[in-house]
Amino acid sequence: MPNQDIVKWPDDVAGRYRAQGLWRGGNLGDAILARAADRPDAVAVHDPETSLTYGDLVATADATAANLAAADLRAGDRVLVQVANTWRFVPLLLACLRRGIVPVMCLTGHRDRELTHLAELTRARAILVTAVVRGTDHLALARRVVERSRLERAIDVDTLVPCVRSEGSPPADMSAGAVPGGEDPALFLLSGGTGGLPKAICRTHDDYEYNARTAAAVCEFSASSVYLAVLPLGHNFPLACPGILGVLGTGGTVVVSPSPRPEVCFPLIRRHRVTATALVPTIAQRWLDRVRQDPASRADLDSLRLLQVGGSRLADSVASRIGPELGCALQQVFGMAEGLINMTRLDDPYDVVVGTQGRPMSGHDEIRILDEDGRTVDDGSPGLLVTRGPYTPRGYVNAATYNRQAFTADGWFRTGDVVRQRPDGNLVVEGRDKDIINRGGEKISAEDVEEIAYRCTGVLHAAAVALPDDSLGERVGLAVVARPGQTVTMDDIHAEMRAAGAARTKYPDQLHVVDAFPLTGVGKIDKKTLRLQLAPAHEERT
Ligand code: J2J
Repeated sequence: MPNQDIVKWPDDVAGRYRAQGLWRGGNLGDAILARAADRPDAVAVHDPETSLTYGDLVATADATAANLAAADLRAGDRVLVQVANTWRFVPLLLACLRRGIVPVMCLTGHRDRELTHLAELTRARAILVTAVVRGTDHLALARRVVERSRLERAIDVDTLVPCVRSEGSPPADMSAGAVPGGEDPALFLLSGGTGGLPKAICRTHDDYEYNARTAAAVCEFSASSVYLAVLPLGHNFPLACPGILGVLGTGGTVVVSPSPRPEVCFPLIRRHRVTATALVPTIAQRWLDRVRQDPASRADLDSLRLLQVGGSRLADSVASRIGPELGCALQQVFGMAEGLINMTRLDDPYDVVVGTQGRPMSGHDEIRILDEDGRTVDDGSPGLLVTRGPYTPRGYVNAATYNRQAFTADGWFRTGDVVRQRPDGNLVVEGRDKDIINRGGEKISAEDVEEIAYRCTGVLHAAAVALPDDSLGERVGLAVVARPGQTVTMDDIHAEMRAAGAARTKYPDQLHVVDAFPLTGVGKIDKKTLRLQLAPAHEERT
């Protein structure tokens, strides 16, 4: 039986979401095809090299679908997708959605270790890559992974996705054959959560369509919206919050930026009259710095109305600079690939936009804030956020054991985030109770860093912790206790990281060799105290 590794919503809950009209039973690509039928000549996608009308997008997706079929990829197959931020991502996604081929959204930073793991975890058949990204030969990497895993082939997306012009003719028919939809898997997102290597989250056509549509409504997207996709395109934020799917679903235009640097993004914003974009705080800070250094560059941002910022905690002091210095409205977004998206609203008062991470985007989201014994905390007190809802799946893919920890018996997802709720309903993220490092918005599992560190012969004990970093928010700190008579250096650790084929972001930024670790009452490493010992000058936040 295919898809046995996926946890579905209980039948009664799914029935309710359908009856309420939240889940519509269609294909996630339907809205894009409908917009293409209405206005085939409107521009759907720009990147620095190419522009596609809606007609071109559909024609290109059609040709891509034919190439996928020629590569023997069929409905229900899963494929790892590791592509750069270029226009090709968009028709590739549409082709996969229409054909029921399920893309697993890998990051370009992933290397042998992560990709091999994801291939096995998701039982993928192929890996689709941009051949070279920032000097790394991804085709060679993909071929290596094919040799060492169940993957059957590596495919270069430059040949898979040809640019096809529709030349004014009605878009080719992407509806031919059996089109999947409803509760069928649409795509797999990755969680950077706890517990070692990444986990996969299955998002269905129904739930993800609801996600994109709801986010687009909250952000008031329309056919005149122009969205700049800056963050890696396979991440939930630029993909569907509202992102690419939200803006194309409303007939607007997506502009794909190959880089988050202001030198690249500002001219794109000016050229295409971009109205909205989404950034992590680190990048927002870089854009602010750019405007401070070169005040004339602010004119590039004239058309920008909305700047969404999320992925890690935005300091209030930075939040308050965005409106006055960049000349656009700020929206804070506290979201997760597992589902729940919180947003401040466009008409919220200043103190909400600057001082909170917003509230659930849907009235159908359920949230609770619990103490360590699972009881609801007093109003306004910080606690652990749990959630359920029409776009928050009930389990990770192929992770039955882990799911028992990550979800309560009645289906609430334990986010691991510590929040408090203000009387106006908005959430403030106070910290977290999960063993990750949030490095500039990229989540790194401490456990995975430790596992590799333990392979170093000189390491007796290892603990990875988040240390404060002025530009990234957090960086990867590694504390080790050396074996008697042995030394451990950063070079030793990095050599182990390389040998393990780990993503570069996991390499510790800072190494501390200590005599012993502080322990909790039950004898576990006390990471809270350890962090304070390693970074005593900084105030503890998480
Ligand atoms: C503090 N922590 C935050 C915020 C996420 C939109 C925006 C972000 C993500 C995302 C996303 C935070 N303040 N504003 O998918 O669609 C931390 C929390 C959360 C975890 C999820 C989207 N916004 N976080 O960041 O799956 O710890 O999704 O649980 O990558 O990031 O990470 P991720």
